[in-house]
Amino acid sequence: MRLSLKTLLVRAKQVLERNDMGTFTKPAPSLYPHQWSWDSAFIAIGLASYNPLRAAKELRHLFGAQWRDGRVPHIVFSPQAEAGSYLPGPEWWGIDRNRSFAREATSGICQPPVHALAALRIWRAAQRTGNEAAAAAIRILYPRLFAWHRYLATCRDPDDTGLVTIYHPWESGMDNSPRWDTSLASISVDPELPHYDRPDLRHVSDQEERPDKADYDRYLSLVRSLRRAGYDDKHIQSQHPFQMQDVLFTAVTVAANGALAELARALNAPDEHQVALRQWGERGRTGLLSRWDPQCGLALDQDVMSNTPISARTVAGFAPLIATNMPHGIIDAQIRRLDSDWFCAAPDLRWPLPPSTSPSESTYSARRYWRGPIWPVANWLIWEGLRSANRLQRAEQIRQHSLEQINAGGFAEYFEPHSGQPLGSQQQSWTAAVAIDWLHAAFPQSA
Ligand code: 2M8
Repeated sequence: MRLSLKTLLVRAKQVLERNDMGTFTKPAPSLYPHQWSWDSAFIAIGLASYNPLRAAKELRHLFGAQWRDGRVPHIVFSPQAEAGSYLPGPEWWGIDRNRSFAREATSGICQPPVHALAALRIWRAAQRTGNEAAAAAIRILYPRLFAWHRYLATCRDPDDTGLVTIYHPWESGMDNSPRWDTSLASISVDPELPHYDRPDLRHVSDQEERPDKADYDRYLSLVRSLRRAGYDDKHIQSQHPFQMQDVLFTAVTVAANGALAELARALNAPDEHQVALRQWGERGRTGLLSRWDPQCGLALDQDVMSNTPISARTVAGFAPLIATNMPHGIIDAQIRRLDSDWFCAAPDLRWPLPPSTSPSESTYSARRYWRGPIWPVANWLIWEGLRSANRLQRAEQIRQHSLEQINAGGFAEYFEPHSGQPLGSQQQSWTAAVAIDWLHAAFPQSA
């Protein structure tokens, strides 16, 4: 039975409440028991519309674990989580606590910087409602956000290409995407990799929904390589086997630089901050243009190790649309590609929404994680891109179809594109959060 949109909104908020750990929100009840970086940013976007102070608290906890060099770790481990409930735990990362401001242990890699988009929404909500405490929290957070963006613009782009280099598929957020297949295949498994058990496989109904063992052997080997390099960017860049210029990470960074520049203006931040944020944004756009493939109508990642482009057709290819302020011709070409039979018009889709990997790819797998299923957060990024390019009608279709999918299948982590079956973890926080943001437009006054 379909819920009314008002009831769906109430249910979405209940998911966030259920996963609320007080100072942060778990991405899901059991599969992900700690704080994840970009999940928390999406969660804060959802919370901003009805509880900006709690939204600010979500970011405050994450940035409380920021490293001294500015990087924001992709996981802040929760002491409340059951030991061994997530792999790899802190013992795999072995981070020296002096590197970060955190009391908790952290991982040593990052995720796309959605945070400034969330901070700007919280700020606006605080201004609208006269919420002084939330506004003050954003004022305190701002220097941390700036340091995070500076880290990405410098340490992760040593040659000033405008593209962010990632060191692990987990940094992309699209862990087992076919984008990484060629590079991962060339990586040898660490011969000293200890035996490990996969708690994630206990939390999904079917192992086919998660990455396979060959992927995990390599993910963990890469963690050991980063640890050996002491998480030092220069050292990593001189010898670590996985280095990718990631177009989606770059696009989020460009959009986030724009949001942070707006926040910097509102907060009267130093002029040089505003200049730097604008420059980083422009450089990012130039970087994305250099990765534009007009034949495909998509932007392609670049493998730094082999100096070759990655041709896999995935939602990450919509990076120019997500980045904001790109040339009209490119936006038009992206929308044509979005609506082609590679994505939204692929045969037999339950809803015309973009599968994470194009069904026309030989690597497409309708049920496996980032290799085919539809992810509401990816739709949200595309929706935001369409809105900022003033393609409001197309944006509205994405919003409505995404809400129909969630209404039929619940707040799942991802969905099978043809049947609409909910997959992965159920009660996934970021799915609820983007649904709240989408629904809030219809019921702005509901608290
Ligand atoms: C997934 O990634 C984690 C590793 O970071 C995992 O599979 O264990 C990805 O979907 C990632 O994008 C997301 O942030 C995380 C938590 O939802 O889960």
